[in-house]
Amino acid sequence: MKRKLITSALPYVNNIPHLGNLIQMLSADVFARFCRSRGYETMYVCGTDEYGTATETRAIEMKKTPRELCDYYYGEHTKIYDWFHINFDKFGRTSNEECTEITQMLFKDLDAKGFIKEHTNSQLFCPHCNMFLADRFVYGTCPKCGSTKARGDQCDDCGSLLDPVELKEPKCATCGSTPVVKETKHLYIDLPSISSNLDSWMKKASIEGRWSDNAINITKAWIRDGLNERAITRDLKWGIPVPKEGYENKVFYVWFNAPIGYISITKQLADELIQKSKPSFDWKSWWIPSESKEAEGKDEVELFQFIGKDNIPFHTVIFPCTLLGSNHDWTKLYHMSSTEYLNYESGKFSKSRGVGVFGTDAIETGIKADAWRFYIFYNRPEKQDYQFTWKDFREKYNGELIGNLGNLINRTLLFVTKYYDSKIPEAPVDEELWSKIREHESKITEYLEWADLKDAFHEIFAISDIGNKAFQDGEPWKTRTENPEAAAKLIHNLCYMIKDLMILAHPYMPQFTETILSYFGKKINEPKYGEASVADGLCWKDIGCTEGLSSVENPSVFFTPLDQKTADAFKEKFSGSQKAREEKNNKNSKKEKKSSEKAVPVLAENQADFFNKNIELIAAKIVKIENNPDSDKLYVETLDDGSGTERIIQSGLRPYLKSEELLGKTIVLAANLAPRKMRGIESRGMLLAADYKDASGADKVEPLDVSWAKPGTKIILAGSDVNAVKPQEISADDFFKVQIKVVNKTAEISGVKLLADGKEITTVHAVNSEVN
Ligand code: B3M
Ligand code: ZN
Repeated sequence: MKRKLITSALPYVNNIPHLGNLIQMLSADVFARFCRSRGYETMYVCGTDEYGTATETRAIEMKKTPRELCDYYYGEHTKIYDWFHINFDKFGRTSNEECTEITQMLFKDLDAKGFIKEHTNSQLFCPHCNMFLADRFVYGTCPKCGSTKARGDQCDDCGSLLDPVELKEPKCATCGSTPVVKETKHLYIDLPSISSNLDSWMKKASIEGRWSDNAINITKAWIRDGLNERAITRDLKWGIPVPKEGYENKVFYVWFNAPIGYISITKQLADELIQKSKPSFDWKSWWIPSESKEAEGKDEVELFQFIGKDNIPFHTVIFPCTLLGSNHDWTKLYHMSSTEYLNYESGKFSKSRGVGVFGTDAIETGIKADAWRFYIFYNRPEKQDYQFTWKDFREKYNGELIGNLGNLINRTLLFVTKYYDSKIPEAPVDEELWSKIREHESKITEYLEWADLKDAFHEIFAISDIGNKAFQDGEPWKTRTENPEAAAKLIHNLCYMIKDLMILAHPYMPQFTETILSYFGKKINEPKYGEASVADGLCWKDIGCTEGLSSVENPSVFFTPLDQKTADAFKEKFSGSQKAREEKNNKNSKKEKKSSEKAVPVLAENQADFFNKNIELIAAKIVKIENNPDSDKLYVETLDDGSGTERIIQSGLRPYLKSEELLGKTIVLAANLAPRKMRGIESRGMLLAADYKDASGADKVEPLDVSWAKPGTKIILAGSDVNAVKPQEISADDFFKVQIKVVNKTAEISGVKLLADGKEITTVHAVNSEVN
């Protein structure tokens, strides 16, 4: 059993990652989770890539030190990856002492072996700042087109690539002085001398490790075109010091130390564990096993790297050369998983222009993390670019995730609770069904061994498809009475199939699958490096097992469908650049402030704001009403909410109102409240009603009535936007943060009236009261 060392490209720290950036981290996460479940000794490291010009310029722009900027963004990145449930063994950073130590060590090795060259060239020097200016720290007039906004390395107006000394009237970007041309020295890595080793290593490694085609092609092209020496020093302050005389004012080029980050982050984890006096490990056992006692007798390490295609040469040429040129036997790339691009709607995701769905946006939608994970893996851009569109998102999410997998789970588990008293019926194994399932299951394992994530994922849905067909053809709703043995056999086997599906899909959708397994009273065992196993937890070896399940407790629906309107609204909301969006938001909130400042007290403003951002109220008509048989308070109401599909809610109104008093009424529904199980039945939302006391002092309840409004009509606060996009789902806690009241027989929030179709909502009995 080989040990698996897993990395995903280190994201630049000076911005928020978008879905395209997230693919690599998510991909490595799926692979790492699979490896842990399979029982391989696994180490998944990633972290922020913090040095370089971009960070330094961004920090100047934001009037922060680079350190402060990095600390801030490191926190933002961490929050996003936590939300997506990316289970790194360590998410570290490159701006720490471990990275400095190992980078300098590798540099000294290369230098000692004669692979570092020194060249003198002419460069711009700012006498005022007393430093040589890195390319991006100079601007001036473009010698080709005359634009006055050319940067040292490029003119954005005409697109020419420039050498800073060619600029006319150059200026120092920091202080505005005119720099002078001066000679300076830089260090170069001698790739041509190392490359004979590279060639033979690459030929073997790319075949044995089954690199992605794009990686093989790009690497071959680099080698074929002949390698050049590459500069590894820069004139910056924010970077790793170069341990060589005469280089006191220079640092290493960010791409020289970035891949070394993989190694140093492993060491960062090792150092932290020592400090916590937890069982620690020797980082060298992963990266230079031949020099580690701990690695004696252990299996070989296979390095799996997940990156985007634009980073290929750094991982297949330059970094391997750094390692090959040093005098240690480093663990080198085994399998390269380099994805193509994910594009957005009609264009490209763009960090610099801020176009697309960013990590923070994804969180804001209220769409669950596992729904995003589903979409990304279902469409992972492996062989060609893929285009994210909201239309496609909705189709795949509603159709495949909910319509296929979700449907199989719901109908089967509900059948068990409804007709078998929540006990999984005893029955023989259906060999015919299982031979089909096992065929797909072994394919999934084979695919995943090579990180073929998309193919493996599609096989999971193929199994679920088989399950749905079996349910359909088996007609258990009929056979339950006509041929109970057949019904029991079908349901029994489907339960075990679902258990398998949840183990198989767990690396992809960890929260969803854990939740479903919890209905069977089961957990997953997938411990991180050095952590204890989960007792009785399920893992890969439990796939195919047809024993050990007994009952199903309180199953409920995990993913709620995304409707067309909401998808359209998200498309609109996330169009344009992030900057433009920010400006739009600022404008809106300024407008709101102005109108509310006059009428409404301070706390009120927050409440109204919170309501506008979060809570979705709509008109809905009660078309059917029944008693919940397990309760003496609850009605089960079927609603027409305008969506075309019926919606079930429950409300505790039986002590107050007769069913005929409610039937046919159009009420106000809190529509995006998270579904909740009450006495065995799921309630998707809540109707709003005012409390009051009658003449005798008895407690009474009056539902808000909006008989004039068509089902689906949005109920909003006076003066706010009827098209505002709300999260798909909010918690009850969030819902109750806002106090809805009846004041003088009119419903309002903090002095602002609620309107349905422009009309105020008034009560007959309740005069001044709370609405719940
Ligand atoms: N930070 C580039 C990028 O985020 C770079 C990757 C480093 S991997 C060692 O696309
Ligand atoms: Zn200057």
